[in-house]
Amino acid sequence: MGCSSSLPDRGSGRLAGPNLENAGAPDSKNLRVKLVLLGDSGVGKSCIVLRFVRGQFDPTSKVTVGASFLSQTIALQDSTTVKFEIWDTAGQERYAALAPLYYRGAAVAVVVYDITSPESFSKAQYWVKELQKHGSSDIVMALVGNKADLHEKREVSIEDATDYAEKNGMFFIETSAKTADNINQLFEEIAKRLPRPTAQ
Ligand SMILES: Nc1nc2c(ncn2[C@@H]2O[C@H](COP(=O)(O)OP(=O)(O)O)[C@@H](O)[C@H]2O)c(=O)[nH]1
Ligand SMILES: [Mg+2]
Repeated sequence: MGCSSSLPDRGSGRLAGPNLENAGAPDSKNLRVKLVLLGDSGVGKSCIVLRFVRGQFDPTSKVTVGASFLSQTIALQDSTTVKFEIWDTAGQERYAALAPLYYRGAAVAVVVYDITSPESFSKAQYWVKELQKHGSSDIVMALVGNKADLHEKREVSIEDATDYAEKNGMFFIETSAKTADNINQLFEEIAKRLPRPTAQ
């Protein structure tokens, strides 16, 4: 069961919102970045993508095959636009050997765990180490504690996650794909942290 972001118009970026499809060719004001999501199966990676790109939360299960690709553009206050090319796996996260193919060339890695699952927090730490060893040297990494709406069942504290993120130079945020809490903020904070190409 879970969200599927493998939908027919994937990658088209022609979804609601005033800031889409105005990015044009990438330059210092219009960035285009590859973003990958990593983390245990079931932590809500696909739901986060679906919530961000479509504003939906669809808990009904859909069988997906292969990685799906969606894009979404956001505008920052300084009039920069960032087009995220978002790669979501369809369960390949179970096969660690395939991961390098998936995160190769990624400018951003969003490492997700479920705040009710300490195992998923351990797995997130595994992915962070993997990215530190094999990812791009200037990759922007975010640590995301998802399912924040299930705070009554919380088993990973904000303190532990904040500590870990600080030690590893990551940005940390808790989200809920279900309620939409902090989903847009997650991507805005990532956008602000991207290295900017120097203007010509
Ligand atoms: N309560 C709650 N459930 C969520 C949230 N995000 C995802 N889920 C549920 O978690 C399950 C797995 O989600 P999915 O996005 O498929 O996880 P993935 O395997 O990491 O892509 C689904 O049953 C979702 O409905 C959330 O923020 N809150
Ligand atoms: Mg998924």
